[in-house]
Amino acid sequence: MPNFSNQERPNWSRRQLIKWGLAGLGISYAAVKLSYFPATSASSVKIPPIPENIDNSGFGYNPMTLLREFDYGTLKKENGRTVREFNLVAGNSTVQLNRALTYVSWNYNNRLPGPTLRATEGDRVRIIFHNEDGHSHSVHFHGTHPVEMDGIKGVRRGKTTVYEFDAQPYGVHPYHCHIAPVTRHIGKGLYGLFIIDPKQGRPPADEMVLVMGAYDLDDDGKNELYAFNGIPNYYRNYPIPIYQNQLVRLYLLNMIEFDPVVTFHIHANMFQVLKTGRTLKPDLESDVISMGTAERHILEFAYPYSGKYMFHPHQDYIAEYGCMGFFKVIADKT
Ligand SMILES: [Cu+2]
Repeated sequence: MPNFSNQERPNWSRRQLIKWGLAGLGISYAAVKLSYFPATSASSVKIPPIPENIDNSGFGYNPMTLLREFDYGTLKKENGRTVREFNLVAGNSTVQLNRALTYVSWNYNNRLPGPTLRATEGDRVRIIFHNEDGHSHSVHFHGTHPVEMDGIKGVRRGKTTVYEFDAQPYGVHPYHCHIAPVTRHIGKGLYGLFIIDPKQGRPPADEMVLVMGAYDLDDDGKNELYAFNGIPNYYRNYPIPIYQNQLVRLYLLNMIEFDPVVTFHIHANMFQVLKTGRTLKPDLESDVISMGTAERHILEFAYPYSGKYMFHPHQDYIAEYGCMGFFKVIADKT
């Protein structure tokens, strides 16, 4: 079984962080971090309790806990190297997209997105992929790997294949089925995130994953519904609790087919953007960012005031058709 515990993660002290920030990141990032975000030690990152009265029946998974779930795989030592072994199963499940509409999703491990796989740069990763769905599927990873591991060959129902490669480069990479028509296979839900942490880690934060997806319900090449993490309007109905003044690190992926570009916007605050997760210091600051299909970034922010704040693409029809959520900022715990 995948192990969701946080294995082999660096345990940052505030002193280490400041030293690292000044020595490793340059003055500008240190200044940004120290002025925008309170310094936080790993042990002091607090995750707000899961709100009560959430009804997840009809989804087959829990989008509120999935937000902060990271699959570090089963850790093995082979010939002196760290190997992380992951299990992905393609299948189909029925999800209730709104009160009137149920939908047969194709997905990995009965959830949308699939498990957020996580490794450290240089680890060997082994993904054991089994297909239980009636259609052929695959897992194609972004990142760098040999052609044999590129996941463009279909795996038939009942069959298993193994993808194995070195985790590189560090950053945020999508994975998805690559069987034609790919728009349909992705649109129905066969996608997820693969996070490769830099060896030195990143500063402690409340980390979470949002994947923007869309549903072409009538196969006309246009999307009728949109969602964060699979369920339209889920985080509008159930705002994501975060703590005031605590750094949030958001791993954000756009897997919306048919709409070439979408944006992502947060209300009443600015975020730092670490493009493709390929940097250790922010590339820019904004409150809206444009993303093509399969583009992904790390966004970092902390809310200085408590309250309920919207986040959504700034193409407002996409927001109004399901890609809408709130952060519920809980007053400072100190
Ligand atoms: Cu597929």
